[in-house]
Amino acid sequence: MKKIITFGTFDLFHIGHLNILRKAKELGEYLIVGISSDELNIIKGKKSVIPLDERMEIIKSIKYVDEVFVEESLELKDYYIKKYQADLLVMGDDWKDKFNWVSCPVKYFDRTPNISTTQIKEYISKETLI
Ligand code: C2G
Repeated sequence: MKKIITFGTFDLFHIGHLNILRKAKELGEYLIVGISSDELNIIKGKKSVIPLDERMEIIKSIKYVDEVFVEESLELKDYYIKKYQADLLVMGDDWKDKFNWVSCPVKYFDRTPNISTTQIKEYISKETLI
């Protein structure tokens, strides 16, 4: 069984998130998703709107996803890859070549254009000002 692993914050879930989960699952039989803890997001310079436990619940309910866990650190990628016996790491190309050091092959997919959590936040904040 080919196991795929991917990581993300998945805050304010949108079509870009769904596309990469679907594309990741197409490369194997079992998809594992590491979801960034709120503490890790602060380190990444992000503050998520949706709390971790709800982001976990949402991702776990996506039909392409077989298993979720909490990602505590960007540096622990190889530990998670070995722990979950992943055969392939999938990431969006905003992380291009950032994880080539891991012990399994890595596939970087083009991001879905014209959508991001930051964009949604900006849109909402602008809309509420009118
Ligand atoms: N993504 C995408 N297209 C978009 C937006 C996001 O393909 N329009 C992809 C990102 O490239 C990433 C995944 O969706 O692979 C999750 O995106 P984020 O929630 O922004 O994840 P990020 O905070 O970048 O966390 O260990 C790596 C980090 O946890 C990744």
